[in-house]
Amino acid sequence: MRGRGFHGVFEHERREGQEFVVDVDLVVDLAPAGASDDLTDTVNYGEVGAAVLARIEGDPFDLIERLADIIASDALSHSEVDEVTVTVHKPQAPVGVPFGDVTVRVTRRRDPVPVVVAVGANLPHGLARPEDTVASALESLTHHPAIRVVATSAAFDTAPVGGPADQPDYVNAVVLARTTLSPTSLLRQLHAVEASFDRRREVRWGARTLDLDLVQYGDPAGGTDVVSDRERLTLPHPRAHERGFVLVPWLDADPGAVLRVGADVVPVAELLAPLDTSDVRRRPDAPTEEV
Ligand code: PH2
Ligand code: MG
Ligand code: MG
Repeated sequence: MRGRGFHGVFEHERREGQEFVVDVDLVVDLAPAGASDDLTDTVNYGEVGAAVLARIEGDPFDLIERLADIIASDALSHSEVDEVTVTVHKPQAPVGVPFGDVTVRVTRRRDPVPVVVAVGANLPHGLARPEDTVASALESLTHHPAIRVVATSAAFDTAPVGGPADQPDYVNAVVLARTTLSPTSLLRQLHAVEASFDRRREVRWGARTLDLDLVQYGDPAGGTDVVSDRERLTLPHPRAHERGFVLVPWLDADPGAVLRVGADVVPVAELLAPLDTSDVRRRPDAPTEEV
């Protein structure tokens, strides 16, 4: 992107302006848009371009370092972007000697973001019982290099909610983690873990070997949570606020938990108060099996 801006330390730069050229490299998983042919599954380059031009032409900064930094953080606000590299060129900079170009380049990933993941299972996977699968799924998340697990709830036995009436009880748990992944990439990683437990997507709300749901991305108390109503990525999870099998384990992992419900940020303890949670029962700590 190319535009006229007024950035610079010198008074004449602020007065006259000069040309700035900005390169933006985004790291984005293109597979979803490659499969769907849907613009909402990727980053619209027109939107990125307009935002960059607005920064070039907008409020002046002393330093191109600052311009590059702010363009990078704008880019990271797209939920698909995992990493961004911004190069700002200032080809008419007042260097005082003959030169070809002046540039700064910054690469940024997001700072680790708090996330809440709900885990559920109610079918055996090979010899693994649902409670084993839940434990192994927690373990796989722990081992992901871009995910740090901060807390895990106890496991709970819960009656199935919705879906076919004849399915077995679930084992549910909730994981609190921090991640540098974008919401889209985190979701993809969660689906990959489900797939590694042979999760099939057949009946809606039907029995499954493993379900990993992204409940919340970011911190609603600080207003930094991501809200999205896209079909592939609905945040916060649209039904979490009314589901005992999510809220009870979540409160167990984090007594101070809060969830965004529309415009409000509500303590999970408050959401739970009116719910009947008699069919959400904490599992006794796993006994070691006799050999
Ligand atoms: N998940 C569902 C539908 N119903 N019921 C319980 N008890 N636990 C679940 O994890 C669950 C459910 C859809 O994901
Ligand atoms: Mg679910
Ligand atoms: Mg799911």
